[in-house]
Amino acid sequence: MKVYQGNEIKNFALVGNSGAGKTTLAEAMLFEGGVINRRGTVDNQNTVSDYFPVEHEYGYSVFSTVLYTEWLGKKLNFIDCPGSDDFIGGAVGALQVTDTALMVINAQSGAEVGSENIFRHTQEFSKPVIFVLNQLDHEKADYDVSLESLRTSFGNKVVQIQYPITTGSGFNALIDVLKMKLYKWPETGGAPEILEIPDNEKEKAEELHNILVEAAAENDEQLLELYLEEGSLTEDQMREGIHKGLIHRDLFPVFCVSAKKSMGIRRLMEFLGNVVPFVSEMPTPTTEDGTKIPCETNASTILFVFKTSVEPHLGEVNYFKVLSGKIKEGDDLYNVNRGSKERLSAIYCVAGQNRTKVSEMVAGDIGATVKLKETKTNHTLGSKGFDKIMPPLRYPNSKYRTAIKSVNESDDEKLGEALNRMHEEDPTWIIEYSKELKQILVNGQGEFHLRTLKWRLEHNEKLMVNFIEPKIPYRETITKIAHADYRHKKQSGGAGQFGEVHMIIEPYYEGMPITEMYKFDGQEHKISVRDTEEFPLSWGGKLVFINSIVGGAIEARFLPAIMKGIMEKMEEGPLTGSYARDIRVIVYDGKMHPVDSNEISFRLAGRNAFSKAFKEAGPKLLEPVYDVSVWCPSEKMGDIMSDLQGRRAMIMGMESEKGFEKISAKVPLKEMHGYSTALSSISGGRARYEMKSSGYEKVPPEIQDQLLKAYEATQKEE
Ligand SMILES: Nc1nc2c(ncn2[C@@H]2O[C@H](COP(=O)(O)OP(=O)(O)O)[C@@H](O)[C@H]2O)c(=O)[nH]1
Ligand SMILES: [Mg+2]
Repeated sequence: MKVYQGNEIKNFALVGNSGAGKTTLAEAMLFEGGVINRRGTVDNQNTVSDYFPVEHEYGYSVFSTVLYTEWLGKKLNFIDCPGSDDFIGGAVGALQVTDTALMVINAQSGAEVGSENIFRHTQEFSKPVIFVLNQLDHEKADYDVSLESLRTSFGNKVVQIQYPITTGSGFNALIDVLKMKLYKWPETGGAPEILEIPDNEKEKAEELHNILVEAAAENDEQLLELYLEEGSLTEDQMREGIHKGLIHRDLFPVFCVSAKKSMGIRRLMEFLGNVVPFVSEMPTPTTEDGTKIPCETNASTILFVFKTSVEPHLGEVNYFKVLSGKIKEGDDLYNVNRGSKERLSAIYCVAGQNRTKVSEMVAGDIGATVKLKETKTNHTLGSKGFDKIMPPLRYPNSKYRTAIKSVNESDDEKLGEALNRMHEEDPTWIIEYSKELKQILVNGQGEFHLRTLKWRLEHNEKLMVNFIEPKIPYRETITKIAHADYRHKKQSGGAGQFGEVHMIIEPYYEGMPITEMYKFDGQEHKISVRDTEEFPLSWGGKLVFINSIVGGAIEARFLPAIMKGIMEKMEEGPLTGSYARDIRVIVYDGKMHPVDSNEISFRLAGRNAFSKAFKEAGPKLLEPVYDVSVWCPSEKMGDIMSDLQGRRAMIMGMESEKGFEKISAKVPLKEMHGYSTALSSISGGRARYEMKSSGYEKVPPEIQDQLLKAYEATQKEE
């Protein structure tokens, strides 16, 4: 294989909704480019892109796959991304290491909620977008409706380059209004016949051609002048205008294909090779300290590793982009993140599971290597002396979390290590050891994303694990004033224990004034504050401790012990063992014993008095509540709403956004468990959601009862 130079390489992220046909399109491009000599299909589980057993098991792409094809002297690199929102991290990562997004749209459905979402990410990273309307051979394909949906979703910068003469099983030709030719395929697809536009299509073709000329001219003043003078542009001038429009996101061209029948593929690749920007024309990446790294072959070598994976029959593979300089087989490089040496024993051009060894690779290209010692996703490799780090890839926040447990407790340590390795492999698997919940939590983009983690643990690490529902970080608080006395007394042989504490507890809020008199048990209790201490709690809220002991009923030296006892109960609330918050405690009386009083006695007295008072003080459980937004097609809205209501959601609003509905709601975290799967099944994968913490709210009484009973049962067991 030849060594491609910087002006012969282009990089694409292949994105779009699940089922649009990205993997099939990739297969067709590789086949037409001669990189593979047999075309596999997703249904036969033999594409080069979906080659992990887990992908065959699920029937769709789970990992982003690096591929390339060669066409008319250019090397086109692709990253075929999983389409479902569950694996959005893969697509978002791919957008950051490629230069142009090729967004595949299923012509049966047009723009979908998932396409909208990816489009927002292309915006975030300022990437050019090309739409590929696929499946035009399908009986249900509707070109006009699909095109209209693209305009509704993405605006009037969406411009047709081609249109089909007919769709459905008769699809075999399209008119290209840039070339002003008719492209026609035999039943087997592949190489088209290029013909003159028939008379009955001329008028429509001219009209669309003029729209395209105008759209192309608008991106450059000189072109615009030329256009105004001449009334038209040459094909080269149009290409130049479209090229500029792409870079500035002023123009989003639409192509037409049938990936399955390999129609429109060669023309699409020709356009990709000729018109889309080179790496060097896109914004220059910068290191963490802001140093620009221009894409130049005659500069020092810098590689960015964007993916590490453990592959069937191969072990650990690192995928990288050459940001600058060039690499040769056997080069010694320096891992800046780890401060260690690495040797490139081999360099590969990758087409999914097919790999071709190359001797050299230059700036702008994407490749893979094996047998690195310490290098993982997000690491920077440079030639000796290079000491700057590229910023890590940015990913959307995780949306799904679950607790994980090894089936055999003896595997716990191994599990911890394996999980850390998994995170290095895929940084969107986020591992958390929760001291509060006493659980290991794994966060991911969706349920399937996490099931894939489980699959990897079981198949690659031979660790059997279970996912269990994560505990909810409830909080406990009180709603009214209460008081309690508690005497701790123990006389068993030697030294005894004695401590007695009287306390008042009440709900605390910021700026709460001091109450001077409390009345209970038919008595007035006057408060004279000797000391106030405020404790901000690491889990939110406060504990305020007021010492109002008169006449030395308890010596000051025992106060820290009382405080400690109270804090123990704050950390393990009396209702369910959850953290307590927002409480003011007034210790106003008590008793000591000259010999038997000691710290432990007062700690226990403080703790038990607090626990007793707490139960009398209208105790309440608080639960975390999230702001949830759901985007869906309008026909799914009713079902989604009624599902949300079943989750104790409070609907905050509904609005239409670019042809879709957006529902906003507040939903308790407990009820969001498994939501990504439920939403996907209600909507047939055509909705997506986001959630972020909105604070704590009171748990409804019947649910509080259930939780209390469940906690009591566990306490009895112990
Ligand atoms: N009729 C038709 N079906 C297609 C076409 N492209 C893909 N498909 C089918 O659509 C399904 C999803 O394709 P796949 O490539 O896995 O989509 P991806 O999720 O975007 O990668 C598969 O059953 C394909 O056979 C096409 O051009 N025409
Ligand atoms: Mg796929």
